[in-house]
Amino acid sequence: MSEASQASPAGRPLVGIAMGSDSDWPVMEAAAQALDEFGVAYEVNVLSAHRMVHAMVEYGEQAADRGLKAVIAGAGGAAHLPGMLASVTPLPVIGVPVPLKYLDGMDSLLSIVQMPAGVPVATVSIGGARNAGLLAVRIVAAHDPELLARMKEFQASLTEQATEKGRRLRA
Ligand code: RP5
Repeated sequence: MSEASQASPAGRPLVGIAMGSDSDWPVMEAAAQALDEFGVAYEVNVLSAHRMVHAMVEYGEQAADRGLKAVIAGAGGAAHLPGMLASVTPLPVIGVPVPLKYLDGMDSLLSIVQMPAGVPVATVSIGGARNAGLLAVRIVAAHDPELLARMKEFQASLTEQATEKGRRLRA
């Protein structure tokens, strides 16, 4: 993955996936996979809150005008990217705490989840990029009945899978 923006084949990006470093991608690609499963177009950018501060602020300020509906931001350690983006965009920001070598991602989680009142970040679990992708799908689906129907089908499939596991256990 390069630092250049990569639009998905599905068309104009509706979701922005941002991360502090390309080293976050092995965790963050699960968000992209979830968006792919639902055919929601996205872009991917490396935007370090500390090393690329001006580019990061510019991205956040322009995100809504460029047609994005939600931003997924992942970072590890002193993970300021999701909160900084949330401070400059009116869009919903979903924060993904990326676990690094030390502290098991608790540092990332606390850096992202403890936002001051007025600057919300919807924080998923440590390494929970798939749920971040699914949450972004739900945000887009709120104004897209066809996508909402597909989310309902997906939820029904989860119910079916869980029920089947119970059946197998009792068999
Ligand atoms: C954070 O520092 C990034 O989000 C990444 O999780 C971590 C390490 O970055 P690199 O040193 O691998 O570029 O800002």
